[in-house]
Amino acid sequence: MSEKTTEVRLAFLSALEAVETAEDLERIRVEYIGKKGYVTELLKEMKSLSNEEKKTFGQAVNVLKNEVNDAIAEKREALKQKEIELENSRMPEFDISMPATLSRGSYHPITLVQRQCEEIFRSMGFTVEDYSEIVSDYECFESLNIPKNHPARDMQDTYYLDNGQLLKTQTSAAQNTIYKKYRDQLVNEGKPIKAIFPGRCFRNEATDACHENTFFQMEGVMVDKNISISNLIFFMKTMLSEVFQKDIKVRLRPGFFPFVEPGFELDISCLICGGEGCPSCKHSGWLELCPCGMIHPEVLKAGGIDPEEYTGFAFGLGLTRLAMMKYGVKDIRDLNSGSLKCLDQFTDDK
Ligand code: FA5
Repeated sequence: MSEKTTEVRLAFLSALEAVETAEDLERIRVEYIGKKGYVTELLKEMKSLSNEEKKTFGQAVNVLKNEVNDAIAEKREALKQKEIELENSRMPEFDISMPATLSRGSYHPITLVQRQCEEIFRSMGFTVEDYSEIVSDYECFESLNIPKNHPARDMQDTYYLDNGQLLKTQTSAAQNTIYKKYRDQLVNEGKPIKAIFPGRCFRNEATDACHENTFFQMEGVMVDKNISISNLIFFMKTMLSEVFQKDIKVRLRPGFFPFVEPGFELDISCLICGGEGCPSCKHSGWLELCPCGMIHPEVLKAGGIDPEEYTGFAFGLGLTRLAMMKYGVKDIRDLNSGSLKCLDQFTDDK
């Protein structure tokens, strides 16, 4: 019987030597140690042997089976290695010291206009604050004098998380935290609160040429003794003339926001159509850019500030719309499109 195992072993070794591919190897594996393979068949012959012969023959077949298994595993590894080498030899050689031919990219137009605004306000003594995109109902609405069921909430539907938090609809959501952060300095050291907080906002609403469901705003607040509407107008005018570096036609009209009293809408004459009317300005010739107003006493109170002693203004600049006007982007959706062809033309800083 030992001749039989030797015969199968020799046949296997020569078949293995001829193997060139993983498919060949699999075929040989099935042929020898598969259910009906040569090695498996040898075991079936044990029936006709004496007990003594069964023992030695069984051991010899098991040794052969292990040998076949190991040889197949080794061959599989060798084939894999060969494939990797072949793949590497096909790769074009490259020189890592060569300069990159791709462009280095560019800043997004909203980033550019945001940085410009930050610089302008910093130079006028404002701090620049960072704030979360996920906020509580209190931050986004209640602390801003918009209790539950207030109709003003209808204007700002948003995306809610299972835990009751929400994606902020307006940068005003940071106001309460900012007042609490700086009120001690205001009261004890007489330092006015002057802060801006740019950020991404979200609204569950249909998009068009001047509305996106994800857009940027930049909030600004100033609180001190004797702050009046003229302070507000001064800062708005300075910001716009610095951003556009030319005279821009603006109009101020009454606007309602529960967190300011009085409240205003600050519109600019559409720079896409020169005020003629186009889809970017909903054919009105004007673009709502920066609502603002005097901070409502209830909002100051919620921030721990005595409205009898202090007054302040707040504004909510539409940064995405500002970028549209500054760079002549006709459709706001282009700014979120991710299209480099569209976006990388606004900066020289590549
Ligand atoms: C507000 O969000 C108020 N929080 C602004 C404010 C702050 C008023 C402080 C008073 C005091 P409004 O919903 O109008 O207001 O949005 C402000 C600006 O954000 C708009 O003028 C516009 O420029 C921009 N904006 C609003 N919704 C969108 C939108 N869907 N897509 C692009 N820009 C938008």
